[in-house]
Amino acid sequence: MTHVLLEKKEHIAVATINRPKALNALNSEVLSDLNELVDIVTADQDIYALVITGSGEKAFVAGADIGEMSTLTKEGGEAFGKHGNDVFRRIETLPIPTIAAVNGFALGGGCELAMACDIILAAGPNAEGKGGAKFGQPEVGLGITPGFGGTQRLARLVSPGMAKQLIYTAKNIKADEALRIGLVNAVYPLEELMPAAEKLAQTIAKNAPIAVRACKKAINDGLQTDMDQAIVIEEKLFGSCFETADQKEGMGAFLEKRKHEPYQNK
Ligand code: DAK
Repeated sequence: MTHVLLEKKEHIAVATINRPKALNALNSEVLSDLNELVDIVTADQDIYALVITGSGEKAFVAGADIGEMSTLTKEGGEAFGKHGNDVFRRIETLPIPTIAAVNGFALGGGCELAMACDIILAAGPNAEGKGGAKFGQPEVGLGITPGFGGTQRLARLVSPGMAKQLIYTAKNIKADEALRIGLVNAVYPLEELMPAAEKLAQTIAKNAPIAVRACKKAINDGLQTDMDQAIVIEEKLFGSCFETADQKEGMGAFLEKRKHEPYQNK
């Protein structure tokens, strides 16, 4: 991968989008790297949670690459949109939990990438009120629609009215406003953002990995259907946990009044 750095720490992985000269903007190469990241993380059974962030202090991802998009034809635009959408959908449906640690601008495709993750943590401005995460879908100001799922995921994450306001106005919001509308889970000073994201990932990674993955699948799949079917999805995933060694150890440890052994992902 040329533009994505990957670091493994115990059972978590930290991926850093690293194209700082263009504020980590998503060109075709970065999208291909993200696709490769999904392949690597999916193949490595030892990774229980993934954190995605941007390099530098200024940007998480400042959007899809405007230079690359500027000359696209209708067909080229559809192909570029499909490339991004396919990658983001693969990130969204990664079996393991994902955390976006948004360190700066998350505009357009950057906001969409963060929303493809399960949890978004954001950096607040510094003591002078500068920097920090900024979220927005500026596309209509460029003559296009959001193209990597923004119209769909934002409307599901915050209220449809708030999503429409953000998308129609193309205005950015800061971390505190993103927190208020429920787009992000928590806000930290920039220097505390990555430690907090990694701590959260490690906390998740200490729980039974198969059960955590089943929870993610139950929530994601259940949200796409009605409650009667959603409950059946939960029942099946709940049942599947009873075939795991980690369930035996977790419940056995409770009944024997001892701390469970580290979970084995089995
Ligand atoms: N693409 C390419 N380069 C970018 C970029 C971007 N999105 N954002 C920043 N850069 C580059 C700048 O061109 C500049 O490069 P040099 O001039 O130094 O070579 C460098 O990064 C530093 O940027 P600035 O000099 O502009 O830095 P400032 O601090 O002054 O401003 C900024 C920071 C984030 C406010 C500003 O860079 C900015 O407004 N950037 C553009 C943000 C934006 O509009 N992003 C949304 C892109 S649209 C679709 C598929 C996909 C999409 C839509 C449809 N379909 C197929 C339907 C997705 C759309 C988007 O994401």
